[in-house]
Amino acid sequence: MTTFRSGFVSFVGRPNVGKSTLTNALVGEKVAITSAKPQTTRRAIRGIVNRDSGQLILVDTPGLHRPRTLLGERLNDLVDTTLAGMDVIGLCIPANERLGPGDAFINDQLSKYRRVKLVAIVTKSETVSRDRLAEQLQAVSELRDWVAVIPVSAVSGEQIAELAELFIELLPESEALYPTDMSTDESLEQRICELIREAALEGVHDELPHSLAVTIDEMGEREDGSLYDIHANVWVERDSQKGIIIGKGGSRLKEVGSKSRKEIELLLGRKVFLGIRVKVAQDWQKDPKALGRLGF
Ligand SMILES: Nc1nc2c(ncn2[C@@H]2O[C@H](COP(=O)(O)OP(=O)(O)OP(=O)(O)O)[C@@H](O)[C@H]2O)c(=O)[nH]1
Ligand SMILES: [Mg+2]
Repeated sequence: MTTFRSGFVSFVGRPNVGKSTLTNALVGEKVAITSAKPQTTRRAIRGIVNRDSGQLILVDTPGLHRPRTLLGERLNDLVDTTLAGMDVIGLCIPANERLGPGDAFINDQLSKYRRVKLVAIVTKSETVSRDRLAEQLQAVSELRDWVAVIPVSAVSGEQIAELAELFIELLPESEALYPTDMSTDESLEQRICELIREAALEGVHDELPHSLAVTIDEMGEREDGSLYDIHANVWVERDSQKGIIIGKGGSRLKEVGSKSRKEIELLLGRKVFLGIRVKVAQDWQKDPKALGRLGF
């Protein structure tokens, strides 16, 4: 009989290195939103990977960075509490950027988790030449004595299956910790909010990505059973940002609505009516009360 293993693996790294994209590639389903903007992920999102040999519970975390706001501080604290309970931590470092002080800082932090097995993952491997990849693997190997160093590409799928098997080998023998037909423990409401935030992130710049938050007032099946109704709010921090999100004659908001509605319909497997209102919560990233209301 083969042994079954189950446990927790967390991805850490600087913002934008591909942690959430890798989580989705391993799960085989979009459980975490991704974007080209740094600091897209704001919660520890659990994605569940089920294989014959075991069950991996992946904990995707917000990118680690020097906090500039109360939100930033809370995100770093959240990562810290998350990591202590892991079986394995995967430090993600992109193949296409030289190792920098940000990576070294996070690597140093990992030394305090003495019980946890540490793996280095070189992400976005398809973006560089073989030679450059070998150089990066060498540089990363020198950071510490890793259990393993592995290059992957979530975009081409290279080494994704191998990474899953590697993680499973590092887990304790255990029965599955979650039902084996589950792909995430995020609630439907959370996933819908995130899909709307992902659509809203596209095409906005500067500080606006960080100013966005999404909540839902009401959701449920319409009485005649024809549609699933969702009434959502997109929050910004200032009146001036409201105009940007809404766009000329409401054009941007319309795009955000139709793009996220398509994703939500895929998730729910049915037709959706999506109403979105844009509201201002003055400087919510710095306001403890507002952070609480927005779910942080
Ligand atoms: N070419 C390439 N791009 C990738 C790969 N993985 C992720 N990306 C891109 O990198 C960007 C960041 O990806 P995310 O998965 O959102 O990064 P993250 O580390 O979760 O970022 P935060 O949540 O902000 O910390 C997105 O534009 C992705 O499409 C990859 O394997 N190859
Ligand atoms: Mg992310």
